[in-house]
Amino acid sequence: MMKTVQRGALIVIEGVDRSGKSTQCKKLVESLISQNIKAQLMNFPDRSNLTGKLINEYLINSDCKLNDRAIHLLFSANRWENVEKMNTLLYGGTTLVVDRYSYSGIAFSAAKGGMDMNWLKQAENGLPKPDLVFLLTLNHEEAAKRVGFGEERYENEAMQKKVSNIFSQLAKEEDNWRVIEASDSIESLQAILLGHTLDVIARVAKQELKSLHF
Ligand code: NYM
Ligand code: MG
Repeated sequence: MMKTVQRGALIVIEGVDRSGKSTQCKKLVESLISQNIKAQLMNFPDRSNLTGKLINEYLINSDCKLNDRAIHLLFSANRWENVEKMNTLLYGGTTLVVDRYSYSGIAFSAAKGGMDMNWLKQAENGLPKPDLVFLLTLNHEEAAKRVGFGEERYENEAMQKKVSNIFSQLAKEEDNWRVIEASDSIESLQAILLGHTLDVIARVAKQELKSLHF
């Protein structure tokens, strides 16, 4: 009998800046690999490709002027640039742990105001749909104390509080989100994330990957 390759899971971690996403993503990939599960880290924005270089300039240089809709579409394009790579890895059996995704795109642009929510979501439709989204929640006072906060555009109290509210709203719109309070220790958070992730990897292995459809 022919053995079919089981697909990997698409796992996304979202949250405000300095909520511990990057640390948890890295550890999650390490934990999976140590259990002989193929896993790879991805992060958005992917600052290594062409759109990523523009996005990086916009984030680090406060003098960089770019229309709000234009930068929104660039963040989205930055994900579209990676679709083939994502599909190849997922269908090759690798689980992807993704540090920010479409929901960051929607939440940060929505927090700026002046753009219709449906318009913001439209650019994301058709991208691979995450099997599981973790939302790490952390109050602003805690996040602002962490190293490096405030260095980039958007890293200010007003923006972060709005973004946090929009994430909570998005989390209620679908049933594949797990909201996790992120002030606990790195290890206890990791145990929770790993548990949910292993369940999802087993559950979706034989299911087709869905597409985002807001
Ligand atoms: N960001 C990130 C967006 O505004 N739109 C997006 O689509 C994504 C993926 O970029 N403050 C914002 C959120 C962050 C900033 O991301 C840089 P990171 O993960 O802090 O490098
Ligand atoms: Mg950041």
